[in-house]
Amino acid sequence: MIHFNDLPLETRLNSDSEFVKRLLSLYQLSDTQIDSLNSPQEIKVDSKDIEDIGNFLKAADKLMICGDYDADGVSATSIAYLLAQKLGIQTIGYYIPHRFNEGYGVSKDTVTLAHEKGYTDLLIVDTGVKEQASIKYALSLGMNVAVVDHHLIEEKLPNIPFLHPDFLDEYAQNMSAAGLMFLVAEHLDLVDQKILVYSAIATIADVMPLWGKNREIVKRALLTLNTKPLLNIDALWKRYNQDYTAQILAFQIIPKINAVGRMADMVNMNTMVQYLIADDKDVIRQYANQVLSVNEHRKNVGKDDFSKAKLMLKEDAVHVVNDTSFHEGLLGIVANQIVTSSDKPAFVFKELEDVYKGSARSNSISLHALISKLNPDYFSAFGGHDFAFGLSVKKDKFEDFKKDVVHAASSLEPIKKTNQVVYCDFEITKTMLDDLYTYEPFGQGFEKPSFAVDGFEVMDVQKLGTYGYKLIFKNYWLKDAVYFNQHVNPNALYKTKQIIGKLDVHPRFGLSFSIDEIVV
Ligand SMILES: [Mn+2]
Repeated sequence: MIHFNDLPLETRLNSDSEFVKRLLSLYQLSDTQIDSLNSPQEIKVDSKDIEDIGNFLKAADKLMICGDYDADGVSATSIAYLLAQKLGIQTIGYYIPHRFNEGYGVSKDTVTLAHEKGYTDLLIVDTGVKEQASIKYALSLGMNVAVVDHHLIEEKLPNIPFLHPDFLDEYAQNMSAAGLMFLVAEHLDLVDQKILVYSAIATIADVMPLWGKNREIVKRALLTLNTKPLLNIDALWKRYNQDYTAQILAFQIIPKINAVGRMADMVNMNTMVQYLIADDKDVIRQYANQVLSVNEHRKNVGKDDFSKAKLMLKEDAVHVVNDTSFHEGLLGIVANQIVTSSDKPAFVFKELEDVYKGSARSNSISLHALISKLNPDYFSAFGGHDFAFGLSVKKDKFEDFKKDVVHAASSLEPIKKTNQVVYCDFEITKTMLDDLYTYEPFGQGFEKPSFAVDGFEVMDVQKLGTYGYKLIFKNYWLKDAVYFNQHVNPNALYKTKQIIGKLDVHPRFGLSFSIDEIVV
């Protein structure tokens, strides 16, 4: 924890606020980052690859777009569809695979079906770098193929139009697939509100760092969402005059889009593309209501699965739980809930016919490092990064896996959290926060600062449904603070000495403090 007064002034920043200048010194920003905060710019990215995809679309006759079932995948698919429409392509189809039955990628069956239906051009988005077989097959059928993807390149693709951020300049690094489609839209001069907003949603959903072109896209998208209605997104949350922020997209919009893909047993993710491209207000409202109810259902099923999982937790360094009744689309969400409530990495599996399908989450040790310590023969599939992993463990190796993973975890050091806490022994005002939040968007790579404050007396503790608790303070500059943690003893909360968390300004309710950690 750093004392506010010990922070140097970030003199490169054009701000009149000492509060902001000291706080942002915390991030040790590069000159380029400071420039993008001082004077945000719109910079068009040019490259031969972007041009190639533009030309592919312009030349397409009967276009089939193949995407993925997460928020980036449906956003990229929707943007491609909107562009094709604007270019006057007469026949446009799209296909999002079924999360459970088909899984990630483009199958040969999908290619066959598209070809049989007379599609001549195949655009693959948010997948493709691992689809050499399907691509070669489509080419052998005489189809034209192009790929827009941002996943790790393992093998060279055949010589086809191919857009990937690794081959773009510094400003366009780490972009989502929908972000790349935005570059194509910009190249074709066909950007509209939907295209801008969907690429921002995908950028946040895929946790891309909010610098460079990503920052520009998200900033521009928030501005348009806050000044002009977009029913396809507005219909998904109750605004109460609140402005859209990167956090609102992350917590209010994206989980609802993803819920449709997760609940693949009750709703087809292709309908989400249909929704995102729709213009008819009645159609949008009707479908939005269905999305909201799927999301409620998703929450209930997730709650049940989490309650079941909680009963299976042991004292090990890593939690490994498995049950045939877990919902296949919610394994990651349940793993995340276990991590939040226990502060230990969690693996959640569902036993399927041929494998144990699992999802892992961590907030301490690297799952990537953990998995690489294990015998690769345990897995029939795995992929992910430090804090989120998806994996399938072979049936006859599961018991060995469980033993090994617990053992391997105990020898790993936690990754240092980069988000430092700033201790403030003064009143933080609305003006200070307004000044700070002119530097939105905050998010991946530029997280909101965490504040530690104290010197209050807890007058009352109120229960917030099943979500957590609200602490009410006596004669303090903060009226109250919310703690979204239901696994604490409310009586102990009266003894709270210090709270650590994020501060926001709500247009109706004023300052709001969301607690991450309490000190008693
Ligand atoms: Mn993606």
